[in-house]
Amino acid sequence: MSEVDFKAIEKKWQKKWEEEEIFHALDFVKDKKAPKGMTSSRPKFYLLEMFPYPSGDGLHMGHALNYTLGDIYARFKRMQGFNVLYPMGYDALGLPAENAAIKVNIHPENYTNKSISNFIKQQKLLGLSYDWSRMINTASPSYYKWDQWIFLKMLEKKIAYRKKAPVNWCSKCKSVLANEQVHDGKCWRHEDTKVEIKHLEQWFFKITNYADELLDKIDELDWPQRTKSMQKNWIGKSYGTEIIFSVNGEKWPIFTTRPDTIYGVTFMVVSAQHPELMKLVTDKQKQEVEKFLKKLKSVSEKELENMDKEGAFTGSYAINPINNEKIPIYAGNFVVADYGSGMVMAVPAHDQRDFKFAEKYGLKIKVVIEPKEYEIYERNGQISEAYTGQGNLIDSGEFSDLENNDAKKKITKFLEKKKLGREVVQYKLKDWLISRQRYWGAPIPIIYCGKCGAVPVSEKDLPIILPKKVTFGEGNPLATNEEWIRTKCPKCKKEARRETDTMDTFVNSSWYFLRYCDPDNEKEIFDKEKIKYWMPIDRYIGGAEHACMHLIYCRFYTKFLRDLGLLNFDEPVKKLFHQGMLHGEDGNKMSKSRGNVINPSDVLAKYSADSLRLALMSFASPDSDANKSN
Ligand code: ANZ
Ligand code: ZN
Ligand code: ZN
Repeated sequence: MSEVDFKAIEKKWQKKWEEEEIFHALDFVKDKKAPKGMTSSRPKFYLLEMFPYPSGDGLHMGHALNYTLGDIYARFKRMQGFNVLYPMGYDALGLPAENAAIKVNIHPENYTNKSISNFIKQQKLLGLSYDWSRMINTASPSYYKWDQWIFLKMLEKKIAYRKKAPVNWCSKCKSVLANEQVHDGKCWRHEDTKVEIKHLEQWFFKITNYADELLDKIDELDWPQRTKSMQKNWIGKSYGTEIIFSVNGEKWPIFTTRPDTIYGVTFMVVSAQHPELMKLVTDKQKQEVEKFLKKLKSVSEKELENMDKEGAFTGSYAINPINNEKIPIYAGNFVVADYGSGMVMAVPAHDQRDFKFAEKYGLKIKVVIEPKEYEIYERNGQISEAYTGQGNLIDSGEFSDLENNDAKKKITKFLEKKKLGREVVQYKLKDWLISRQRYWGAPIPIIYCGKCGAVPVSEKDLPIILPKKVTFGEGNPLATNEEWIRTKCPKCKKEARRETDTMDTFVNSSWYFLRYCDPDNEKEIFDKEKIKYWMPIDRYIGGAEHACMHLIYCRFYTKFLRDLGLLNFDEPVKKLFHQGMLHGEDGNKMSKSRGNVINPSDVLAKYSADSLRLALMSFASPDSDANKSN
């Protein structure tokens, strides 16, 4: 029996596909090449994979799995008679290319271009049936021009705005650090340098304007349940009461979901990062508070949950508006500065965080809700943990004996009448900070003029192109090119300076799926008619790690562009699919650091594309994690 030369067969057909452009997607009536009657009668199907960040390492096995899944589905849909749009592109801007550039001394543009051509080569070897004529590279000015255009539109609609915000600052790098670059409170590159918090003017997108719609529409999405609930938590809508405590004659509103526990407040906790904390600290307590603040590390919100609850007495007191009790105020590490008002009324008997804190500092614990079915949680007159369930109020003045949910309403009403409280809705979702003091991103199209302030660049002057000549490693690279920075004010024509911050790389991926529908349009962001035909995405395939940021941001962009009148739908992705994670021979997740990686190009070279694809598809079902040795 003669051996079959798989590689020769693959090569022959891959070449033929390319020559005959059989995977080119035809834009219904607008496409002159469309065979008569064909495109209009075939229903469209938009199949998309999350586009990759083109790293220098090339394709990894997770990519190969993702794309093989997509490709099989694309071919299946074509055979079913659909007019399929199946494109590919590169999320090319961002920190990794810049870091690689600093490390190995290649310009990010060269690094990125090399990586992209390497990716394309490998993807073609895999035999993926993309419409390559629609390829997108977010680092090309013809793409990020439209990032800048959207920014200007957001500015016009007051969705983009500027305010002071805290950033991580390394005094040795003389630069802002991303959260991921802060390791254990120190700079990733300077282990001996503590990261400081600086307050700088930053650009934000007001995604919170869309909080309710982003939340309400989740239930209608045909998405994995887990991803939907992660988005709900990320948006985090809470119904509660704002209660005004008075501190040194000033009003301090606090947010609580448990106004029914107000008689159980035995101390207050203000966030250690609260901008006005020092106002509350008395001379006598200054040393102690400063000692506590010195020990603080910057941590993520997740770590915050599990951390030891620590703090220090500020020396100040708050007055509880319900009974005029004098309540000591502590600074604490478990209160978030930018949620609610950054101060909480602590009820240790009914909140476990407060309970831990009270235990540690010997603070009073006062039970005000009695469990309906009496549980033994009291020992020697002391409780061993917070009771967070339902029950009737005790020791709560005129509200005693009320059922606690009823008491929530009545206490809120009572405070409302006295103008000491009101019902409020709080979101965990924050406005999106998009300023990066980094080079490899789309420049923010703003010019600062001594007379006119922050002036938007005129649309006709877009794109603002990244200058190639900058110096890396000394703070913000764009700030090192004086020639580029100097410009004229669009309003008064006097000498002015360009914004040197660039946009978060997530802006690029927030709308790229729209650009695939009309990738070469130079006159406008896209042709509305083409979008109307192709969108929304019928099937989106990508990793579950994007459940929040990317998959929320692209929903936000869609709603914003809809409100501009450019889109006629509310949601970009009809159906979402997360592929499973690949594990190495050792059973661990495949990763370079574990040394258990199998490289797709090695398998391709040794066995052929079909062998690799077949192997990938036979490990396990596509959406469950799979072990390579199964
Ligand atoms: C008193 C109280 C008593 C509370 C009780 C809970 C239980 P969610 O659901 O997350 O909105 N809180 C308010 N602002 C905070 C901040 N900036 N950082 C950390 N915690 C904060 O939770 C709202 C509850 O979280 C609020 O209700 C407040 O504690 C706390 F038995 O107030 B509660
Ligand atoms: Zn540093
Ligand atoms: Zn001016």
